[in-house]
Formats: sequence, C-alpha cells, structure tokens
Amino acid sequence: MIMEQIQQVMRECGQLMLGADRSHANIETKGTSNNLVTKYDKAVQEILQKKLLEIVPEAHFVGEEETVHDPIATGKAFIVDPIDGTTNFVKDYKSSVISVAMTQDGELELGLVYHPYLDEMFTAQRGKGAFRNGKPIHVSSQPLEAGLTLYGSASYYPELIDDSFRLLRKAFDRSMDIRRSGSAAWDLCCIAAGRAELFFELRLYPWDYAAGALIVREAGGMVTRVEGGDISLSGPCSILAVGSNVDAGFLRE
Ligand code: 2AM
Ligand code: CA
Repeated sequence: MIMEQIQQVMRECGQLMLGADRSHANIETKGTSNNLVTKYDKAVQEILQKKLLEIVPEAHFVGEEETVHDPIATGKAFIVDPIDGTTNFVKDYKSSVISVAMTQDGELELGLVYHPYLDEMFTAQRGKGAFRNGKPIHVSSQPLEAGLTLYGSASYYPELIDDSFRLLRKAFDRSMDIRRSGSAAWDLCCIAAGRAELFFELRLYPWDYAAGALIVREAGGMVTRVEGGDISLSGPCSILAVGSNVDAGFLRE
C-alpha cells in the first residue's frame, strides 16, 4: 500500500519534470560551477517532502536540496533525490530520475527510482525482490568480458578525476565497452535490470544511491564501496555495484 502511494507521488513529480519550461528553470550553481540546481529540483523536493510525510508522518527526511538532513539512525527516514541527473535535466538530455529510499533504524527498507522519460518505475522492498514496472528483475549473470561498465566521473571533485579515469581504463580493458548516463541512481537500476554488469563512482551522496543500492541487492547484485566494505547511508562514499558473475577485485589492484 505504502509502495503504491509513494509511486503515485513520484509519477506526479515526473509529470512536473516532463512539462518543465527549461528556459525559466532558474539555474544556479552550488559550490562549484558544474554543480547545478534548478527551481524544479527544489519544487520536486518540496512535493516529495510534503506528500511522503503525509504517507508516513513519523518519518525523518533527508533531501539533496535545501539541506534538509534529519538523522536516520532510529525510526523511519526518507532519503530523497528529487532529480538525480540535474545536469542532464538542464541540457534536456532526458536521463534524469527521481529517487526515494526509506530506512528503518538506519537499514534500507524501501527503494524506488522513477525515470519519467522512459516511464520506468524500479521498486524494491527488503527481502521481497526487485521489480521494473511491477515485473521481477534480476542482475546479469554474464562475466565482465561480455558486459558493459557504467561509471560516474566524480566531476565535482578535481582530486578524484585522475583516479576515476585510471579505474575506468582498467574496467574498459576488461569489458565490452563503457557507458555514462550522468545519473548514479539510474546506473544502479541498469545494473539491477541486467542491462550492464559493473558500475562505479568514487564519491556520491546517500540520496544518489540509497534507493538504487537496495534495488540492486534485491535483484541479486552486490553493492559495496569501491575499496571494499559496506556503503554509508549517513554521509558520502564511493560506490561499486556488480552483477552476479563479476569479480571487481581488479579495481583494487
Ligand atoms: P545529481 O544529478 O543529483 O546532482 C553523476 O556523476 C552523479 O553525481 C549524479 O548522480 C549526480 O547527482 C551526482 N552528484 C551531483 N553533485 C554531486 C556532488 N556534489 N557530490 C557527489 N555527487 C554528486
Ligand atoms: Ca539531485
């Protein structure tokens, strides 16, 4: 029931994105010149915050915009990215998603990612599997040699760029080819759906990957930090996601 209600809210936000007037999007920068935010990021987060808290009134709320960052360690908490892939949104590249996770006592409980341009809704509940538009999905069982590598360039962090491309070259040499969507949440859905075999990015925030991480795990894949170890839901970390037949140990050599 909660899942259906959340999906309804996300679809409504998707309509707002599809109907956006990009010539009046009030594009601003945050911190660095390539880190963008628009009035639509803020508007979608406002809708999510209002309506998700109507569905689960006791929940805490963490959203990328406007520094709404409640603690998540106890009780229920939403972790939300109103538009993951903001640069794509500004460019009309049509590769942006809405990402909503819910935790219980700091553990991922629900994950939903909606791609309004493709009308694809990815959902997962802990222990209950992962779904695309209501149909079960599973990660790829192909080896990387027959697979695709997805990556994020960590373009906001100059100190990570050389390392990112060094790892990318290693993964490129071992896979059929590489792809870059510009949305980490979407990349994780592509791993979950078996459309690609490996994804990595050296620094992301929980709202970028919380929902997608649960979706990948429930689809049978593995999500860790690039350097190994469990991911963080309380602060940024690196992210590595793989299908069921990929050993990403080579990235650490
Ligand atoms: P965004 O579009 O919501 O900003 C692309 O490499 C990925 O990095 C996207 O998922 C993007 O999310 C995310 N990203 C954007 N700004 C970031 C920042 N300051 N730090 C870390 N990741 C960021
Ligand atoms: Ca965002």
